This record gives sequence, C-alpha cells and structure tokens, in this order.
Amino acid sequence: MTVQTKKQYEELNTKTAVSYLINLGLIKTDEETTVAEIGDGNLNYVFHIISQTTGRSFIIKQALPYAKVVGESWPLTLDRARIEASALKEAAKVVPELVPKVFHLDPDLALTVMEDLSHLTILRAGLIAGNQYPLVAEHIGKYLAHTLFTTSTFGINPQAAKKLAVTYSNPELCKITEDLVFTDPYFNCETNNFEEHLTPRVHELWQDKELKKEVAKLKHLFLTKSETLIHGDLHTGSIFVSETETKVIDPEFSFYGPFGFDIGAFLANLIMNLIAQEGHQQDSEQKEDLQNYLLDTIEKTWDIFTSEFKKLWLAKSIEPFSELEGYVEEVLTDIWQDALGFTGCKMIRRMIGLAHVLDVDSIESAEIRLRVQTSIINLGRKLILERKQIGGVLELVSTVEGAYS
Ligand code: SR1
Ligand code: MG
Repeated sequence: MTVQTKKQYEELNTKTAVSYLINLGLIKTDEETTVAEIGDGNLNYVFHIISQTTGRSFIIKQALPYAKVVGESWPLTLDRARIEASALKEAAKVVPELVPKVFHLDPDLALTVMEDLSHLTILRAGLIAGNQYPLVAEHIGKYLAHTLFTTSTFGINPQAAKKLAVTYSNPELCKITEDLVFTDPYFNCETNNFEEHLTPRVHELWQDKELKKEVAKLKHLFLTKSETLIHGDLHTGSIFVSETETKVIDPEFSFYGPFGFDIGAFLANLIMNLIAQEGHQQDSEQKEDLQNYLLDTIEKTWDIFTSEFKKLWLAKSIEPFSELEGYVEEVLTDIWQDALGFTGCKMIRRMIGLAHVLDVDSIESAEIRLRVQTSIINLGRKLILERKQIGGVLELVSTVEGAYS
C-alpha cells in the first residue's frame, strides 16, 4: 500500500519552478531553460519557462496564501488553484479550443502547469493599444453558451449539478466579489479607491437610495441564484486573443452562480474600454472605427450566445418542460436582465472600488479621466436601473452610444 503524504506548501521561485518541471518529466535536467515570473494579476505568481533546447514552453501558475494586490494582511484560500484547474478542465469538455490545456495540478503547492499562451495578447492590452480582434465575439459568445448551458440543469441532471456545485464551493473568492463588486463601492469603505476629483460624484452615489436598492437585489441574485458553473471573473484581462484564436483563462472565482454574471463582466469591460478610447485615440476617425468595432462586438457576442444557447436547448436539453413554446425565450430574457444589472455593477466597482482597470487608469489627462469615469458611473447606474426596460442588444448599443463623446 502506498501512503500519499501531503506536501508542505512553499512559494516557488524561478529556480524551483524549473526543478518542478524536471521532476514532472516535462523537461530534462540537461536542457537549457529561461524562466521569468510574469504575473501581473492581483492574486498569483505566474512563471513562464522555456526550454531553449527543445523550444517547448510552459506556464506554472501558483496561488499565494494571500491576495498579492494587498499583501499578507489579506489571507486567501489556496484551494482556488484546484477550483481554477478543475474549471478549465470542465470547460475543455465543451470548448477545448477556447481554454488553455492543463498538464498538471498540484493541490498541495496550489499550482497548475498549463499551456503557454504567450504568443497571444491579453484582450485588455490589445484593446487599449487600439487593436481589433474579429473573432472574439464569436468565440466568447460560444464559450458562454456552451459552458453555461452544459453545467445548468438544462444540460445535466439536478443531482449531478448539485454535486458539481459542492465541488465548486468557493466561499472566500465569492466574498471578494460580494464585497468589492456589490457592497463596498456603495458605502464609505476602507477598501474603496477612487480619485479625489470623483469625490462629489461618489458621495452622491452613496446617497442614491434608488440605485442602492437595485444593487442590493443584484447582490442577492449573486448570493443565491445557483444556476450554473460560471467563470466568475470574465473581464478582458482573463482573455487571451489573436486575429484567429481566443483563450479564456483564470477561472479561480468559479462557482455555481447566475447565468448572467459572466456575460455582464464581459460586456462591462468592453463598454469601459469603449468609453475610455476618448483618452487613448488621438485620431477621431480611428476612435470612431474602434468604438464601432466594440459596439459590434457587444451585439455579436449576445447574438452568438443566444443562437448557440437555443441550439443546445433544442439538441441537448434534458428538461422535459423545455419543449414548451416560449420557455427558452423567457429564460433568455431573465439572463439578459440579470446580465445588464451585473454589467452596471461591474462598471461602477472599477471606478470606485479597490481594483481598477488599466483602460481608464492609463489615460494621461486628468480632465479626460474624470469625464470617462463619470460617464462609466452614470451609464452603469442607468443599466442597473433600466435593466428590465432595455429590451434587447440593439437597445443596449444605442444606450451605450448615448453615453460617450
Ligand atoms: C483582491 S482581488 C481584486 C479583483 O481582482 C480579480 O480579478 C477580481 O476581479 C477581484 O475582484
Ligand atoms: Mg484573475
């Protein structure tokens, strides 16, 4: 009988990262390697290891026992490495071409060895630089429909879904979202982080009872609507792209949550980039072209999501009621309204809360930054309050068009 002993957690460094791959047999001792820690996110180490001898390369992502963005005073579960690797494997069952390959998970060291995607660009960085990615809407629309449908009770039986929900119980990372997205920005909280010039607008928001009540309802949905396995943090920094490829990374916030949450996260980040282009593009023709591309991406993502979702519904739904006329449309309407509310919350949190987006923060002119931040807050508010009236994606597109110069 072999007794499995739990390894002691220790942080990797560039040397031990290479030894780790040697021990796994992924590279040989005599291979010449280069290695760098390239993590630029809020929470983890990311080591990029290249064998100069064979040309093969790997990523080792290791969770730290605290949030890197704040420091050791904010302890954080290492279990998120298991959640992330498992969610990537779950997604690979339905959209293998849209997620990185996972080669190895080590739950004791909280690390995952995965496919190196460094030939691709992070979507956020690409959009800030003014690039366009023609296939991203099609790919993300498909990713959303297939991942969300398949783990819902339309795709698997309720017993299997309940068991999966236990596997993906993720209370600590959910708490980050509960606090940073839904609660803190609406109160005078220490975690908040907004520019001095936004203070009058933020104080107004803290008094905005109409808005706060709707945010409270959306928070309640996030807390209780266990519909399907969601990514949980699908912003444009969690997506690698090129002209031809798209890969969704980083699902460490995965749990059984509302259908609309990932959709809202993606739309919010496209909208923020679109509004922020005022501070990035000098040439007005180029700016308009980019903004039209982003509007088109919003529209296409939703259209592809709904058409793929309906196809899956017809071909694969295990719910006996799914043949009822009009049922799928009603499900999609609920998803849409939730998604719009979450879009608004995700926009407001990035202006007022702890973690910001580079799209806005990298605008040099303070005057333009203030204008952009204010437009994002105001549009976020509108989407939250009017989520049940904005009847479709074309109406969303014209609402967004009305919000920027
Ligand atoms: C402490 S983590 C801050 C943010 O980074 C992640 O990407 C999530 O969006 C989280 O809210
Ligand atoms: Mg992340």
